[in-house]
Amino acid sequence: MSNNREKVMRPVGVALLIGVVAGVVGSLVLANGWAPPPVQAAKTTLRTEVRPGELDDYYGFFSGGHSGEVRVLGLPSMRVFKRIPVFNIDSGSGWGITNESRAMLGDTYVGDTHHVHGSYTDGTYNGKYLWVNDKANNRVARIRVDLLEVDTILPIPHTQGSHGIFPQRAPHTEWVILNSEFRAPLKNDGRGDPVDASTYTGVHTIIDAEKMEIIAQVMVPTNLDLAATDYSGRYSFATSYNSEGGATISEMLAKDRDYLVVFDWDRIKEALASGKFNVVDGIKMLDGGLDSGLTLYIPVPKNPHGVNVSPDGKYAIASGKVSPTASVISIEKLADAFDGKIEPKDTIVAEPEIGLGPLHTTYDGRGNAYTSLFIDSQVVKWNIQKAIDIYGNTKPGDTAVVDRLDVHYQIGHTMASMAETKEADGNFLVALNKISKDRFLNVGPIKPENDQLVDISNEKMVLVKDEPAYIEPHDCIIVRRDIIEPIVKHRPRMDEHPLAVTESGIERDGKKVTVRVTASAPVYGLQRVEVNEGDEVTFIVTNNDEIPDLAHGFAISNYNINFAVGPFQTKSVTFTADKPGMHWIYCTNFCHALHLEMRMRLIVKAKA
Ligand code: K7E
Ligand code: CUA
Ligand code: CA
Repeated sequence: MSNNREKVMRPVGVALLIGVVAGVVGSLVLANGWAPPPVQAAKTTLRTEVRPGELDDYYGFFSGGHSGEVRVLGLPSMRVFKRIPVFNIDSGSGWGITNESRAMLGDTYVGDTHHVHGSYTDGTYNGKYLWVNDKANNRVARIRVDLLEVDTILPIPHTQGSHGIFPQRAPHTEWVILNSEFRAPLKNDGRGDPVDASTYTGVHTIIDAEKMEIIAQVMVPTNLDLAATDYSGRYSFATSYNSEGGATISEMLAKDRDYLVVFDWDRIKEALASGKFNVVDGIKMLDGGLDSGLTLYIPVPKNPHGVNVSPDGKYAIASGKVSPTASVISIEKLADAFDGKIEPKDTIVAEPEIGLGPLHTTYDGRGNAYTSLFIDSQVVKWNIQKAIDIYGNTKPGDTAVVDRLDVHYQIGHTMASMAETKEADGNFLVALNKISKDRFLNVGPIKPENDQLVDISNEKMVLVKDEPAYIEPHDCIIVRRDIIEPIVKHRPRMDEHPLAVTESGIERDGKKVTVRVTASAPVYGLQRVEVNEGDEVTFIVTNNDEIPDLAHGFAISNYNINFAVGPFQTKSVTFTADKPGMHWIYCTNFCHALHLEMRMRLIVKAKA
């Protein structure tokens, strides 16, 4: 099996790297005539099947990549339960169509979600919020776990390529930090010399987790890719692959080493308290340069990618990407490095060789790290203490590597259950593979990714199942069901929405018409609404059905309006009645034996 794969994938990976170096991106050519390997017989001691009537053991929160959404899965079944629209328009729920969602989205309705992380208390999830980045349009969205819906979208000025995001882990989440992967002009107004990349800046944004406001931005000369926070509430980390400050791919690959940048929150708080900042566009901007004292620039091999902190809180591990290594940084040593007692590089306590194309690392809570290898298409399991023990004194045959698992193919992130908490349980791991080649029925040019479930509860990793994933999840977190399940409600309080409708009716104020409608199976609170062509019409719809799981829809024929309203929820929409005629408004969500009769007429009288 691995022989077969090696022939195909090794050369592809190496070709890709060479292609990248040569500036020929996208030379990912897969050989023809290749036969899929036999399915590995799963020998697993965990429950991996969820039969009808049974519930999953974990919630999985997956980013949706450039679909702009977030998905909720169950593990181990890997079933997708819900797609939470975030930065996209969603015809199913009406996200991007209703006034409530448009107040957050505006007219910007594409996004690129890479990383979902939850709110913490004392190093583990508290089930209150999730945050997700929008790399495309530089926003951060917060999702309420009790409804699993977005409640705030915050635009992040001064940044491009808003990428790595991570909440504070202890004592609880007050800050959320966000990295700008692309250096860009701070005042990006097209004035001055926007071509001169030496004027660009990288930004580490600090967000108030509750208020969803920007507390400050730390400016750095380099770019900032992935993000992590420590388990004490003192540090955040960012990998930087463009310490060169380059604007082209060859410039970004010029140096042999780049950085893991560490931000010292104690020093940042001090600088904020003592007024050591400039205010730009109303935002406190701190200097985080090499001599600022707020930051530490640890040299790590060329163009690193992920950074992940081990669940014991001891190590931040940067994955090498271009280098076949991972760099293990001792968090304990950081204070001395900040105080100048040791060199930044002396915080590195191991740099094991693990394979080609290391991207992201996850943990089992038993001292092992699992790193995704993009080029090798593998997950490699390695022992952190062993890597430290042999560092600088590696004898022939010494290796920290414990096991390797072939995955299908070109793995990006990998994440183990509860691995981003101090309660990492070492049960399951998900490999989020970019390419599903030959694992699923062919569906045309754009194929699903392949999210593979792996049992890591024993010494050897066991592949349990393949799950096709629609465009294009990057990352996920896997959270024990007992943390999330008690939080998620069947419905909000009805009065949570200030416009909740208790009595249906029509109100006119000049050309503005407000229509309040209740929805209760199988009737709307009104049967007919008459307006004049050119009126600005607002419909406010409240679902006042007491029954959990009974959503109603609200589609206005020919008006490009369609949304769903869950129990006790209220949604509204405003539009100009520019199409005269009779237009049926109907319920789109099958709610009752008389669902088809659940409709009302919108009469738009012609001007003349
Ligand atoms: Cu590696 Cu955006 Cu997390 Cu993609 S990033 S894989
Ligand atoms: Cu209400 Cu169908
Ligand atoms: Ca570089």
